[in-house]
Amino acid sequence: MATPSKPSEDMVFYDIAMRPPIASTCCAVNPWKSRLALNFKNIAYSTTWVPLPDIAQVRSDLGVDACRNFGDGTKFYTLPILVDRNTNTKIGDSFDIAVYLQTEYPNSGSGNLFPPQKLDFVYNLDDALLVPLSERKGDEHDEYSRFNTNVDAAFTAHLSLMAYNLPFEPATAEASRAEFIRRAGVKSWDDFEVKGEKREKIKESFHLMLGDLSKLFLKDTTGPFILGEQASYADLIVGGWLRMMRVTLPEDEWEEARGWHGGIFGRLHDSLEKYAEVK
Ligand SMILES: N[C@@H](CCC(=O)N[C@@H](CS)C(=O)NCC(=O)O)C(=O)O
Repeated sequence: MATPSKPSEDMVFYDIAMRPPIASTCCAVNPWKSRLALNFKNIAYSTTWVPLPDIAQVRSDLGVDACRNFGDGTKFYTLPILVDRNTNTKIGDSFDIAVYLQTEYPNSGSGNLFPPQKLDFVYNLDDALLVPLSERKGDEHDEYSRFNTNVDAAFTAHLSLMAYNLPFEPATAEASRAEFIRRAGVKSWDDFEVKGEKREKIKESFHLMLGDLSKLFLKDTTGPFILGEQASYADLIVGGWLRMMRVTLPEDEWEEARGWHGGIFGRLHDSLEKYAEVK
């Protein structure tokens, strides 16, 4: 059976609205992974920007069930969602979106999102996470899926360096902050600000974690990606987090982190710029 190499109708991609100008403030990690994957595949799509408090409604209206739960078992409605009108498909998880794009459009854009490779990066997920990460069932692209989980855990454990500066959309900023305050069980938004010695400690741990992750990128030094010159979805997973860092870390800390470990992550971020257009 012939597989289409490129979709003919534009797809619709749902991401979280942030403060204008959106192209320089959008920073939701999982939507970023999908944007990078869509652009990698050279797919034509338009973005629908959803204010954070409206995600549950939009997701329900589309008939896409939640893929995450809060710690108490209630549904956690998230983005991204991708609607592909070419195949009448709706997908509500970034990893599933990448797998779908690869399966449905194998020859499109820059090629294979999932070239075989060993992705041996392990992060011990402690119970400090506010909201449990998604769990994947099934073993398709297992190595990448495990890597995604470990990378998400590793960065999420350091999210306190970034959360305070989230550039919320002005119209819904108060409601969005209130929701984060409720989830964290804190009293005010100021409780999210991490300063002084506590911040330095977390930065140190972040630096160490990134040092561990950087080893993967040192196996092949011919390029900025894990496989050298060939980008894969593993690079896009890390790239999604680098976008979040760029927007939400204080500028001097982002510059500092770009330079850590021989500048590996600064180089990776910049090399993924060709897939980072916000459409
Ligand atoms: N497993 C899902 C997780 C998606 C997810 O956690 N999305 C976050 C943004 S990165 C979200 O929509 N958060 C909404 C909220 O915090 O209310 C995926 O990979 O797509």
